[in-house]
Amino acid sequence: MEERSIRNDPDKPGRLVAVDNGDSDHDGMADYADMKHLNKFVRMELDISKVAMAMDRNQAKVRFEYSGSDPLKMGPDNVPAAGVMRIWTKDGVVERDRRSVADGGDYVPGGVDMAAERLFRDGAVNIPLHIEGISPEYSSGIKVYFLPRVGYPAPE
Ligand SMILES: [Ca+2]
Repeated sequence: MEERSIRNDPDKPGRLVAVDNGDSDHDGMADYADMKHLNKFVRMELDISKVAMAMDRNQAKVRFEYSGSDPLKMGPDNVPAAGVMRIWTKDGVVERDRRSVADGGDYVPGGVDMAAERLFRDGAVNIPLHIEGISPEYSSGIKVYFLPRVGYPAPE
């Protein structure tokens, strides 16, 4: 796929994410309002294996910074909330819970400190995430902050 070929090339603009505004399963609901349809999202991997040794699973926190469109805040007629994209723990073809992962759902919100255990369950250090395009605007991208434990790194 196109996104694979440009993944590690710093001269290329990153991945293109299609806006999820069709109705792939012809159920009369635009796919951005549909919590299960026939379109696959763009997959990304989040790998914390290099800091896993320093990780305290009771303390570790993760925060995403990106222009997220909260799926719980869609307006009348299913107008999506402001925001360029959504990050999910599940792909578009799988039934998703539109609540935040912090509340037991499948949506990864931007700007929220969350217990890393919400994402890295059962000892996982490498997880797939799925990006849904919502608005055809230019995005400044996705940043992920990971704190392995309180006070990391330890003073010398
Ligand atoms: Ca649909």
